[in-house]
Amino acid sequence: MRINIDHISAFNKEQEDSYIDELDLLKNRFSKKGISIDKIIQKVADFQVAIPSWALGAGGTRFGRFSYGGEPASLEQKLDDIGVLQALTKSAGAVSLHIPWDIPDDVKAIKEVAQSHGIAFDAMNSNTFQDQPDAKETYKFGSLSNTDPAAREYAIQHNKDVIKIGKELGSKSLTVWLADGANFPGQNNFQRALNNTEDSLKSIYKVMPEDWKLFIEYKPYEPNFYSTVIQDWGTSFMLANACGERAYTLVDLGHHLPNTNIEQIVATLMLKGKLGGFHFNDSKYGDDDVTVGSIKPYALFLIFNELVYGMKNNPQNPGLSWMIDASHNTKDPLEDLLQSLEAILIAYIQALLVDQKALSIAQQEHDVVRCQEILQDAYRNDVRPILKAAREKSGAAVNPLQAYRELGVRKELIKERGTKTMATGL
Ligand code: AOS
Ligand code: ZN
Ligand code: ZN
Repeated sequence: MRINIDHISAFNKEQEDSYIDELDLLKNRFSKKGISIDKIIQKVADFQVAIPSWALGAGGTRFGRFSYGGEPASLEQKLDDIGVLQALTKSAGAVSLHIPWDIPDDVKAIKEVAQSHGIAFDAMNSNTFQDQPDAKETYKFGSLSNTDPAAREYAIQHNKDVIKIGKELGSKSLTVWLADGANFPGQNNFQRALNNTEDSLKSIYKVMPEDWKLFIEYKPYEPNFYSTVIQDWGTSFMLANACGERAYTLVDLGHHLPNTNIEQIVATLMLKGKLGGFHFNDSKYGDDDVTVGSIKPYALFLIFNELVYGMKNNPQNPGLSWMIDASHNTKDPLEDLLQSLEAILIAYIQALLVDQKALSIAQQEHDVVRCQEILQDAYRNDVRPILKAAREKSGAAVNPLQAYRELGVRKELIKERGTKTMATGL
């Protein structure tokens, strides 16, 4: 299933959408504050979010997995699915691969498929949380932190292999997420585990090409329930500093204990030039990986507010690697990813609408009420007309989800690939 520009323009033409009138209202209202909606439209049109290869099939839970039908069975098909998202939104122009789930048989052919869809290779993800069938060492008691040097070496070598594959594909970064930790008190010597992890990360960092970045992801719990070696941003930040300049912290929204002030973490990391990557999702309880913005949209806006501030004021922080880290059990994964992209861009636009000048003055004057009003004045807008304008500008469908349904994409995929399908990976 390939969506081309004719599909999109035919769809857009049929849309008797009155968004232009609504857009004009927003333009008028915000020009009075010196905020240019046209500039925002351009920023939104440029914003690209990577899609992880493992989010394209039904992920399920340990209690079951329900196929969607038409799921991708190969890396090529995964790229085709992202191609659909990219054609519909023009904001999903990258893929984040996972090794060993996505080892390409033919690098050249895979690069061609990606290129034909306008998809770049974002961060590579290593996997030291599952033992592979032919594994010589086990990760049962840790990978980069393991007390057994052979297991550590095995995990380090895996990361080096991932870098090698990524280099061939044209990726420029490696994301390390470790499941390492302990299920019971006393199981691990915390200091030894942290030291081993630092040493292992340094050996990986050392072989990384000069133009690559290392992203270190943190997570408080799961799969281990008592302790996790890289449990929080502080630990990740410390490890990134120990590795060197091109090592950064990666924030996954689901990897925080309830009510953590994630926007403050974002601000701190950007001030220190150490925020490298971002995994979007939403959650109610833990690492639920549900649709972005479906549970705490205001928190997402506040996070974006810090991201926007950081992108403007922190030249010490590099451009970020954005990714959606979601999993799907009951929805069509592609529809959910479209909803997530929508939520990300909406929060981004709302944050771009914050009157930063007025906010700074109100902060200086300790006018607490006004500070809050300024944020809410940006948040409490229906910004979808701006998003639609950005989409029209970049050649995307003004309403991607509706276009997806009207074009019968899932039906077509089921026809091509069958009903009883299982995507490789998580
Ligand atoms: C795990 O909880 C993390 O969110 C990882 O970023 C990711 O989901 C995993 O590496 C997938 O392979
Ligand atoms: Zn993640
Ligand atoms: Zn996660």
